[in-house]
Amino acid sequence: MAKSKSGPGKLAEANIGAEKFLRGQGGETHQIADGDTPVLTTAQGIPVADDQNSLKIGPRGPVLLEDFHLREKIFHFDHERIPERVVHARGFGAHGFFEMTDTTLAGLSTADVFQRAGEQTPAFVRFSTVAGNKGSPDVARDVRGFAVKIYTQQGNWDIVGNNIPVFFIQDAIKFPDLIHAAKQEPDRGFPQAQTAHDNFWDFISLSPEAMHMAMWIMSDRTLPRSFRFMEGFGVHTFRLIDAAGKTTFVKFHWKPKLGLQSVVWNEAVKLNGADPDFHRRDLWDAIQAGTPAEWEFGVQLFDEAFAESFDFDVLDATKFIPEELVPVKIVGRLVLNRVVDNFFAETEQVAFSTGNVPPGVGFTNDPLLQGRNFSYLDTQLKRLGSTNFTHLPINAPKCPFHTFQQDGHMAMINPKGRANYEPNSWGPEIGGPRESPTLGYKPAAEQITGDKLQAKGEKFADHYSQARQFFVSQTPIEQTHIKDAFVFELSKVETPAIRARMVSHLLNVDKTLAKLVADGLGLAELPKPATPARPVIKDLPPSAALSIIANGPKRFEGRKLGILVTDGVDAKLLAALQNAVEAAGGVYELVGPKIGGVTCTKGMVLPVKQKINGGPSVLYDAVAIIPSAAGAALLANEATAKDFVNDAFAHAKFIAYCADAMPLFDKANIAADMDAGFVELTSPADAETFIAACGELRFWEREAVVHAV
Ligand code: HDD
Repeated sequence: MAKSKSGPGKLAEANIGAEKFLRGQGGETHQIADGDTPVLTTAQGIPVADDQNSLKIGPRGPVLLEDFHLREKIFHFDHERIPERVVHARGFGAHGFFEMTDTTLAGLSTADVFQRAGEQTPAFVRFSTVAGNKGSPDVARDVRGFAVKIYTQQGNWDIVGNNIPVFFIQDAIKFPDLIHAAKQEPDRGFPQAQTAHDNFWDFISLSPEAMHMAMWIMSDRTLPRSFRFMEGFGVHTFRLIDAAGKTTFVKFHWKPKLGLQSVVWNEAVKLNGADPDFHRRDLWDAIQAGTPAEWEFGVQLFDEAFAESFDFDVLDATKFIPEELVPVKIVGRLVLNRVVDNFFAETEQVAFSTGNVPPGVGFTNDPLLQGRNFSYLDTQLKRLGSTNFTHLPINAPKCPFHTFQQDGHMAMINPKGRANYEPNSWGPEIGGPRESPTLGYKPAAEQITGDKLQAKGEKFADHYSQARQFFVSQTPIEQTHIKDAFVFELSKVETPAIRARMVSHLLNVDKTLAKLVADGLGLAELPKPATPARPVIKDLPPSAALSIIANGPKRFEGRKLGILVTDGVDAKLLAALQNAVEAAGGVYELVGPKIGGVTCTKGMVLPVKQKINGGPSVLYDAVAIIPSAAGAALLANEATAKDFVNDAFAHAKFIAYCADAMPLFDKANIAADMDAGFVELTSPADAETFIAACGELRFWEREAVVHAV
């Protein structure tokens, strides 16, 4: 029996290291080994002789209660689940670091993390959908959570944001109603992970403050291609606080290095069937392949004078500040380069709170933010079961910390010595920590007087102006997607009055949009516009930063090519495609008739990643279809191969093909010379031309051809 010791004081990391299977009392780790193989034990450390059979009287006799291993094993299994998050239940996390690339913020905030450029501070990010339950698909139409925990030297700083800079509601008191309405309806328990149902649109149509967010959620922002291709926002206005106590207002931004990208709706619907884990797999694969995901960290900084002059209230989370008005200054970066060791320990148990801010960062009186600061701590107790959830390694600060908190369920960090209160007179050695007026957290000083009442700031009442500004900032393709999304969602609403009520709001946003949605719904007559509480500002200038398509990265980096191959595939052509996609920073997967692989013209067997019925074209950003003539004849009779071509076409993807692919195209009813989104590979040299074209990501002109209603 081998025994190893990690020594005392290592308890905090004891349950994250996969190689440390057992923990003994006092923080020691023991490994009982039979040769090189560790011996299975109970949680009490008793070695197990038989893990296949419970203890019985005779081989066919009754099971004995005496079997402590059986009892403990089933007991533990029965309690494996903890309550899932009420919102943002489905999530995926990764580790990395946060780094300032610039010291602009050093003069504006005392936060230690802002003081030095080039220093890496550990970070953990959890992405999520909002409405879906834990087992729901990744590519649901939904807002994405973008929660960042930065383990600074002054404690944990959580920026608990979304991939959309505005929110549905203005006051936290409405949050339970919003979420109840969005999630499955209480009587039937469905639909899950979708807002296309009566309760949701009933609530939204009765909440004009949600109109701006309604435009964002019906846009492609809620169908991100992956976490790596979406922005993140702190949403609220926060404060930076300098050494003299002076504050600067700030909005936090994350901008993806690989640019923004979304999928189209029909693709999302099919993706959720083909790979319900599409987003998490993408991030996992990218990090495991050694290509970290990266975002720029940007800030919009402004003062009281700007806040006063702005058309909207900076305390209203349903409004954003256009980048054209207050530019986003890039001051840092966030890199995710390490997957979790254990999903439950890290991604499931990570606990964020807007209330976690280091000295130098402060709150504003945004009523949504104030309510959030209360809600998160409360939620952690419910989910993690103990006030000691900060003892879990994923939640524990990585800087020294000293509190007089003690006891409670599962207390793992237990102070030694006599002093568990202060002030005390035990002296510095055993008296424990002391408050520090110089180093400690100080909120921004703010004088507040007023009547006690339930009300909102006057400018909160403008509900349509920025909704309109968002819409007019979109390209025509994106405007059509918004229209189509409204028509789709409201067509799932069974109550005609709710559909009409939504159109009455859209009339205040954009008349053409409202009319097109009404037409798409087959509304017999246009309703009267809803009465706005404040006049709609119709001439807010379009903001170029709001369009995904207009800000495309124009490169294929980080994207994936699906290559459909068969026996007899041209080895040179395939190699040229592989080289071109890799040179562009992309990746590829081979899709073929059998998982065992295909034999190429050089006689080698090439493994394929997907069998054709498990590798539909929705999994890829672009496709190349290069079967041999015999292979194409075979695929022409395979429905999933025809779908591969048809879907790539319908989803406006760039399609490369060789002449031998024609029988498959013919059977799929696709003419390869239909538009400039097709690239024929007549020789290996054409591969580069094709991958260069793929930099546009989609051949959007085709959309008008594939949608008649
Ligand atoms: Fe929230 C989770 C983001 C409003 C109450 N929220 C949660 C998560 C994100 C957000 C990203 C998941 C964190 C994780 O990955 O563990 N929430 C937002 C944003 C909001 C917002 C951007 C508006 C600007 N949230 C909001 C309000 C309340 C909550 C107004 C309640 C008053 N949110 C919660 C929660 C959750 C949560 C119930 C569920 C699980 C958790 O906190 O840890 O407390």
